[in-house]
Amino acid sequence: HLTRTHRFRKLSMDTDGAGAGVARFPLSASTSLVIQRGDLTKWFIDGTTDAIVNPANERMLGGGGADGAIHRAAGPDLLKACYSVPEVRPGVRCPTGEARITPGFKLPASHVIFTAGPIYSGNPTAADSLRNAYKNSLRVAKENNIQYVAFPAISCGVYGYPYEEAATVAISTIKEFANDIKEVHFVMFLEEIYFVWLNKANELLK
Ligand code: AR6
Repeated sequence: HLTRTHRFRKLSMDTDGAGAGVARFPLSASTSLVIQRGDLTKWFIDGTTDAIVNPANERMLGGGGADGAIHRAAGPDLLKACYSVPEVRPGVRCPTGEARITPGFKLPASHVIFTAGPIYSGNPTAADSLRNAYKNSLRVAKENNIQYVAFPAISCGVYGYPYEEAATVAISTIKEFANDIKEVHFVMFLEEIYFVWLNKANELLK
């Protein structure tokens, strides 16, 4: 678990991408981007209102990948909360690129922000949709006064988005829209994706 003690220790770790487990990049005087290896279902920032972002789908009723893991860790109340999110059209609660919010239930994080990233293959608007997924997740966080938000690599699993292209969209969008959030975390399950993100952050945030 990420305790406050861990957070302060991490502040002094290097951010040069040379192999440290956690890298911190200041985006402004009041906003940091943090890139780390880990499991979103275990993430929280002690003593704060925080949210993990669930890379879900338009139905918003569970699935595989991180979505499945988040539902298992949150318990059955999360699915009930999903059912209570209104459909915008039959079977669609969260259109691609949009975001919705629920409590975190048994998760360590207090909230879950659901977003549906794009399926990559043959999709000419995939980059716009991925950008919207990050942007709208941050917007929903701000609307709910949430200042600590953790993202996975949206669309980089089941949805097949190439890691390097996804990293460019993710980091440039966070850089543009993370104002009013104290910390945006990327919590990367796969070591390969962690390093792709770290390299991209070093490239785009220097
Ligand atoms: N913590 C952090 N990252 C994780 C975790 C975890 N516990 N588990 C997986 N990942 P995916 P998508 C990483 O497939 O591509 C589902 O069925 C994983 O390694 O979860 O947006 C939904 O219901 C990958 O890098 O999401 C949708 O139908 C990243 O999370 C569909 O998959 C995203 O992989 C969404 O596909």
